[in-house]
Amino acid sequence: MDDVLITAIAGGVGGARFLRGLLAHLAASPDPARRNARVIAVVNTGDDATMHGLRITPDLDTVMYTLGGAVHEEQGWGRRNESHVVSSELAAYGTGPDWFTLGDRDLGTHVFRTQLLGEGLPLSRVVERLCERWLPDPGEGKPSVRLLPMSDDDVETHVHLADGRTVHFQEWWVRLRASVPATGFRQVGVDAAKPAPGVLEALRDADAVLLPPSNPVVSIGTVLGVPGVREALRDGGAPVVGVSPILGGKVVRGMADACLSAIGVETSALGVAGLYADLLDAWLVDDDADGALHGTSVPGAAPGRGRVIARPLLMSSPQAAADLAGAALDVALATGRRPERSAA
Ligand code: FO1
Repeated sequence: MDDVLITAIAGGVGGARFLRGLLAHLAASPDPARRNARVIAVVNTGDDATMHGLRITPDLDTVMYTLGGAVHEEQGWGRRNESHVVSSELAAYGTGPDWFTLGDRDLGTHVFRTQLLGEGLPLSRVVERLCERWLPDPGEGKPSVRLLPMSDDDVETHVHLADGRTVHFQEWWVRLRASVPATGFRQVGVDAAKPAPGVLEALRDADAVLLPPSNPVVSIGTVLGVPGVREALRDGGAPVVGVSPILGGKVVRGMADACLSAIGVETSALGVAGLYADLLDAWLVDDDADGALHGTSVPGAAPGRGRVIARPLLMSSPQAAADLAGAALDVALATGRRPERSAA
């Protein structure tokens, strides 16, 4: 078999840990086609924000730091061994926001990113430049990974709140900790956004497209909202396998439940699967918490597609994450590519 191309759509922490597991699985595989695999992660940029004049891309950075071995492991985002001299100086000047922690090492990334954007580089080129440090080409016989922002165009998720306000996603997520119920989300700029160079090809040409257990509304949902992305998955030839972020009706991490209630979707493995019903060849649910669903189909999926498969989903250790990613990949590769639907 030729070397495998795997494309994943990722948000922040859940996507990053799944991808780290995927790379560990591939690196340890006895199959040379997997050991030489190319992984492309198409990453959500709807969480991006400008603070202190700096452009900040939390999900891209979370994935980059996690795969580069630099992430603050307990926190899940930001750098380990971090210090906060600059933010305390900013606080002394009374300039905010004081609810969003920016460490000194992390600020270095934001300064360099903002500099390159100011020089006119599109975000995708900037990400490539940043990743030269964290994700260098591993060479023959090892899996490689490339990060692509979903778009070079700015997209920002805004949250409509039950009290009538509309705030940036980070303000709702970090400052308010989703304590004020949301009534809806608006991805400002998404309708006019173009997929970044390479995104549609990565989705169409993949041997496997994986949807990690990222937030289905504000992470994967935002990427799918970029014009052309959903269509590339629905009509292209790549098998699509998703992993439920909900186990036994509960979120494992983050506040996806608050996002799901805002859009009127039940917090359950099948509730989330319904958001991808037109795309999924298979949907992994937790064998312990949702094992009874094994062998059923995702409601709304086309006949013969959307098979529900139970596997251990908890990424409680790096090995568990590698096993989960390997299981999702096994299902996708066993499904194989399907005939592409020609554009009407
Ligand atoms: N998350 C927090 O809960 N508190 C923070 O102060 C915070 C700062 C931060 C800085 C840089 C960065 O890349 C991420 C940061 N995050 C923080 C995480 C992040 O904002 C969210 O978890 C994601 O946007 C949701 O995927």
